[in-house]
Amino acid sequence: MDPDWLPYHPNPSVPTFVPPPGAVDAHCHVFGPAVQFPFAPERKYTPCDASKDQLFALRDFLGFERNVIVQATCHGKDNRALVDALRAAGGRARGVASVGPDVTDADLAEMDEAGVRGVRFNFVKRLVDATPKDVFLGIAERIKALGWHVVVYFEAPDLEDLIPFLKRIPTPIVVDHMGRPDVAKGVDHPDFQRFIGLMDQVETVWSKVSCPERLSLEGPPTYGDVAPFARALVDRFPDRVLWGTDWPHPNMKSHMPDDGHLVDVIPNIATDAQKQKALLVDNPMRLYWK
Ligand code: 0GY
Repeated sequence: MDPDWLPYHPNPSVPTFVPPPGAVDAHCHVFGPAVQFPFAPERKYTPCDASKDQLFALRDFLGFERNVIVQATCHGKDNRALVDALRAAGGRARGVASVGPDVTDADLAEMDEAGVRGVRFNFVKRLVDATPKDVFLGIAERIKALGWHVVVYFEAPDLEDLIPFLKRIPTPIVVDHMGRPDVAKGVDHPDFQRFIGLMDQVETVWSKVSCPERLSLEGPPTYGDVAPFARALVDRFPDRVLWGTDWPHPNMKSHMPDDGHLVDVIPNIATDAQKQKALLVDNPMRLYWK
């Protein structure tokens, strides 16, 4: 692994918040193990191993029932570790893959059978080399036929340029980590209001209200400066929000979050039982287990 790599928390605390029955961790990854599933040559980072068994143990420990596993960029477009984890999960995991234009219909059908329900388009420059938008749109047309959707990862300053492209995507769109707002600027800043405006305008756009640990300036354990952003989305779009741990937290440099603390953020962003059930159960089930 990279010399400055921070491995995931070895013994997270038991969360105080008890997730409702059937809760879904809708954003997490598996890394390797590299001896079985080597990392991609074009990767921008080399992580520690973080296996499906460790992920499933964390799921149980935190009181969750299901996972949505998102292909991490360190595995490029080689989705074997993801598919292996989905097959081992006994129906309790769904996946989001990364594919190129050369993916075959047979590949897509195999991934669909294993539990993949979406593809991720990544615009974060430190993670991937750029892909032409027409290539992404071609992929989106193909996966639409399978009933899949598109997950997009970008940073707030890039949203304005991306909006025309996003409006051409013919499937539901899930935005990672609230479009990565700069929390120092506040909820009312035009960058975050632009994201809210997009969700207002385009009713097929969803948001993960995840990753306070990446966005926070205040830091653990409560990540209180991120909560107003997540709460704003949960309150306005209760049926189009998802939550995830982001375990094993790739590329964290400031600190490694305690996953129990991340779960304890939930009641501060979804402030009653109805919103918590929508966020953790009903919404992810509608999108991934329909
Ligand atoms: C995340 C965030 C990051 C990494 C990846 O696929 C990835 O490598 O998504 C990041 O470095 O911000 O959502 O896991």
